[in-house]
Formats: sequence, C-alpha cells, structure tokens
Amino acid sequence: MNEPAFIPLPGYREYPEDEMRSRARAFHEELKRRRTVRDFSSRPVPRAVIDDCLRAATTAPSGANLQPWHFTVVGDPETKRRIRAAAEEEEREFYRHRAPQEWLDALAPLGTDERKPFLETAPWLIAIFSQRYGRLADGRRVKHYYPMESVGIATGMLIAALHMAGLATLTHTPSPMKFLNEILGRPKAAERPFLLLVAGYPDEDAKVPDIGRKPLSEVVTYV
Ligand code: IYR
Repeated sequence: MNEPAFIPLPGYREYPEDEMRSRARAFHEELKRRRTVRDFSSRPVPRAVIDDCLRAATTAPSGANLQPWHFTVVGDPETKRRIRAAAEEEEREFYRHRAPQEWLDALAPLGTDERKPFLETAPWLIAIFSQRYGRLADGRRVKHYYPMESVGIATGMLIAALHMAGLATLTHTPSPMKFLNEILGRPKAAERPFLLLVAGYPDEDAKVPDIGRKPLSEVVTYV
C-alpha cells in the first residue's frame, strides 16, 4: 500500500466576520429566488454553460472520493421524445393507479399530472445516475460507498449552479426510471437513475404554485 499523499490546503479563503455575514446573506438571497419550474421555453442554452455547471456539481464530496455519479446530458430531440413517451407512460400508471390517495393529496398543491411536455420543450435534460460500483481500467469492479448521499449532494450543487447561471430547473422523478438506462445506454447492474433534471429558460408565462418554505424555527435546533 502506498503512503497517502498530502498537500497544503489549496484555495481556502477566510473572510472578515462582516464579509462572512454578507456573503452568507447574499447566497441565501440568491438561492431563495430559485423555484421549481414546469413551464419551459425552447430557447437554446449553450452547452458550455451546462458543462461549467456540471464541473461545479462534480466538486461535491463523495464516499471515499469515488465520485459515484454519471450525468447523461440530452439535447437530441428524438431522444427527448423517447424519454417523454416513456416517462408519460409511467406517470399515467402513477396518477391513475399506483399512487395512493394520500400521495395524490400531497401533490395537489403542485398541480402536476401525467403530461410532461417540458421533457421535449426544455433544451437540456440531465439524467443523473448513481453508480453502485465503478470499473478499473482492467475491468475490475470498485465498490462505491454512500452513492445515493453523494449523488444527492452533487445534484443539489448542480441545481444551485444552474440557478446561479440564470437557468430554471425541474427535479423530475418518473417512477420507475429504469427506462432511462435503456434509452441512454447506461449499464443496468451498476447504475441507478437518480433524477431527471430539466434545465432551460422558464417560459415567458411560466407559473409556479403559491407555496412557501418552512421557517428556520421549524426546521433547525441549536444545542
Ligand atoms: N413523478 C410524478 C409525481 C410527483 C411526485 C412528487 I414526490 C413530486 O414532488 C412531484 C410529482 C410527476 O412528476 O408528476
């Protein structure tokens, strides 16, 4: 076993306390403007922006730094059409048969249904896969640790990056999502679809549900 290599912490920046406070406040001010959007414009978004947002997402911490994620970015209209058709088929089942009433009641304020036109309208669909294991160059398996947590963190960072770039997103979870492995040619045993992230400009007339966020007093306890 090789000795682990260590280097001096690169890139860290400390801020004076007042600046620290204003930076934290400013970041919250930015993030609180984020809304999940379902009405997308078809206006194109440069691929270079998506690449930079993915670069940001892949700075996420991960179990044993094994980076157990794969992002398939779909811009091709025919592939988007196939994803929409497969997702709507699952969603039809979900809304008509699979979802218990309690779940449908919880979703009612969002006004969602089985129609998913945004899967074709939005310029980019980012299918995020969580890898149970990776492969060494010689084909041997490498077990991944905490893949769901790691991919969840990376996805959160991706959503924040896209928002900061001025793009709208939708975290879409058609269930089951295995059709994404098939359509996008991802290995079925190693990779689980985690989320389908829709990204683009909001439609000019985009509407969002009138819902809010729990206050800190409800979700935070200091000890
Ligand atoms: N996947 C369905 C249902 C749905 C489920 C949850 I939980 C949501 O927060 C929103 C929707 C759909 O996309 O319509």
